[in-house]
Amino acid sequence: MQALQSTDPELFELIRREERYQRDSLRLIPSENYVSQAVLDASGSVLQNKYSEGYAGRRYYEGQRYIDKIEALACERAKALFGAEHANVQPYSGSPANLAVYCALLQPGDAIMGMALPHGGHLTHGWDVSMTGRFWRPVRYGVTRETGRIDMDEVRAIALRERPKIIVAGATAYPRQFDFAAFGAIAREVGAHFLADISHIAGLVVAGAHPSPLPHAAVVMTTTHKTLRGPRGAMILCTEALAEAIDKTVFPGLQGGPHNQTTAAIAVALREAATPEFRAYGQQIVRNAQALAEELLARGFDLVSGGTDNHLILIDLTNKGVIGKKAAKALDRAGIVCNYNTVPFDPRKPFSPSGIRLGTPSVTSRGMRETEMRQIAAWMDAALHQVDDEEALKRIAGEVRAFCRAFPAPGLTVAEAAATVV
Ligand code: DSN
Repeated sequence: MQALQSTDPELFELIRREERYQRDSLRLIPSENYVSQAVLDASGSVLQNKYSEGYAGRRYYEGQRYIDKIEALACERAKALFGAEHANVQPYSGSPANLAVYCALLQPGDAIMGMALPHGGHLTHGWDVSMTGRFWRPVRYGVTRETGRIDMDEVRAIALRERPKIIVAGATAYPRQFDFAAFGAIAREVGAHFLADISHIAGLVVAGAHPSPLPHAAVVMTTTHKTLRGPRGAMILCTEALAEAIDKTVFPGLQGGPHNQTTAAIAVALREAATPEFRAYGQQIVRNAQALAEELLARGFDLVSGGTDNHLILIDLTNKGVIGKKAAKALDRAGIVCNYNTVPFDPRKPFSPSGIRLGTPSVTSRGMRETEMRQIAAWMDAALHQVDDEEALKRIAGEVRAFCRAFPAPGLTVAEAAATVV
């Protein structure tokens, strides 16, 4: 980044510090990852310079001879990888992609049935602070208090009563698998569209570590930067029957020109995801999450639903006597990055909830395995018993830093000699 260094040393230094921070900490936010250098190369390429409103072969701009090929490649790879009839890779991210699906398939005021945010759902699944909960009528399902899992009989009863026009299966904080076949059957029974939002688990689906929503869902949305390990973006996969409505809604309905550098980086990530190495990676993410969960359980942590089937763990810290926000901040000072999170039936407010959320995609990208997960649990346990002891947190951060050096992260180039932890 020599050009950046000479043009804008201040900004250069901030990026360098962020890079060192990503190198020297254990990143356990389940929606984050490390992309490959190849994905970074495509993201930072001259494709940034182009405007390309329209779709491959049908643009409103000349000069698209290479852009058309790049977008077609991304679409073909997406279709092949997920077994979809049609792919749109232009949505800027997950929230606009979900909005596009609703605008394409619903009328204003129709009902969207999604998982409640405090139970693990996403804002854009019809939560009331999101426009998706204002322009459409929200209908919610959640998990049961006893099991922390979705009860499909309850989902069916709600759907029969409320008659939603779309049912969304997907989450940001649900540690168990979705029964996509059952969601599909319920949607068919009540005459609703079925949208599977697999943003968190797309990489697991590709790796065969989570069942695929295809062919149960006519529309599948995923962001591309979580377990799929691509750039920040999104795509919508759907049947041929819905393709025209989806495409027209993304452009010109909601967006202008696609971000071609992101499209290219998505294509690269999809190529990487089609390899046996990625399959092994996806399987290891789940094994790592389960090893981390087992060790945390052994240390007396209360895990929502008692464990995990995927990449994610949700801890209710009530029995540890520390609130989620304080815990997440202390862990960050100890070199372990996670986020505070509501737990189902949380008596506390979302900005200071009872839990924290962890995930294993990033640490698995560094080559860490089950043994390392047990060590991470030990550091977490130690840090959470000493949230006010700055010396103890600093000591753990030093150990974490030394440990991380043995597991180089993809895409990070910062020189070892320049190591200064911030
Ligand atoms: N905010 C993302 C997450 O962290 O899960 C989902 O959009």
